Amino acid sequence: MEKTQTDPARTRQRNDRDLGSRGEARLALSYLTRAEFAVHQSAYADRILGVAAFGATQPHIPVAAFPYAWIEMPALNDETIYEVWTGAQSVLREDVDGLASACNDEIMFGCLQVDAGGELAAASCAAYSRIFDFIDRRGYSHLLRVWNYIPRINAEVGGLERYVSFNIGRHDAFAAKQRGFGIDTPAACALGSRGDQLLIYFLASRQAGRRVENPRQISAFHYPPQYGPRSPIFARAMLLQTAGKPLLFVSGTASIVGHETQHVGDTLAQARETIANIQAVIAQAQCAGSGAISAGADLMLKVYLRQPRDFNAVRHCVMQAFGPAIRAVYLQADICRADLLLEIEAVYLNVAAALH
Ligand code: 3EB
Repeated sequence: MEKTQTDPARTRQRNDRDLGSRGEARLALSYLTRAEFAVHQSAYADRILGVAAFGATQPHIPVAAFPYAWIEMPALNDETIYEVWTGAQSVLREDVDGLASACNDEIMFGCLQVDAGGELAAASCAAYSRIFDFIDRRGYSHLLRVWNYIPRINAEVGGLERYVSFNIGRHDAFAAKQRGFGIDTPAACALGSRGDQLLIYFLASRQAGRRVENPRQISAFHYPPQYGPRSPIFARAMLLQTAGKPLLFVSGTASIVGHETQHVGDTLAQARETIANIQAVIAQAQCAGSGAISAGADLMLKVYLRQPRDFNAVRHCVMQAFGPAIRAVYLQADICRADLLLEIEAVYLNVAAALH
């Protein structure tokens, strides 16, 4: 069944090249338009770890062997946004029963889709169990960052919101492997998508990352039971020390202080609270005391808005906080709590990490 598409010996012979501007030595993230993606694809074909395309209509599927997912989710500042993860070396690709993956010496990107029309707890448990088996067998056993896209995330089925059912299945899969609950807990996000497939993509690594929590928020795996019988399993951020510069994956972040939603009904106040949370998480990962982030060039944001009409106001707020040059993409998505109007995730490159 398992088929390798690239010969590892040949892969290793290739020399690393500098990725250029936004490059980080081992892993680079780009948010690209379709035209930019076409250029990137021809320049870095054998180094692309994975691509997630966000748009309301199915984009042109590139002729490529890399793991590729279309997330049915309207993009607000372009027709389609291509989120591209590129490594410094040629990658080794593998596709096993719909779990597509690519890896280099350090990092694995993977994605899979499972039917989510029926029992979502069972679907999420099965999906996570497959991911754990897959990364463990290949030695990339540390889950760093997971993106969860869930159809009808706020819909109620049998008295349970589907996000709550998703959490039950995810929790069960982590528990079965003695993972999570603060140990080896990945950064994550969970958003509503259209269509009917649960879509998960992830980054995993050979070396453990370092978990970072937010002093303004209760850790999600300690949320009280009012949010569901099983807590969400994710860390507020995950720091990866690579041979190059460090990378901080900041989880989807919302207007939550402690465990409670703040500013119900007020998008701009939620945006400000969310930004304060992101800054607190980054400060936590940095040298004690260096809380302010002005280096917009090192921060990349993905902003999810429940209501498209909030786009301009939130964009203005984000530019005020991080500077007009901030790189941010905007998507329209349902957020996992019905009272949340937005969520923002971030990747912070070159964070001056001071975690011992
Ligand atoms: C929160 O802080 C908002 O279930 O994986 C953010 C990031 C949220 C990840 C997840 C949920 C998740 O609880 C929601």
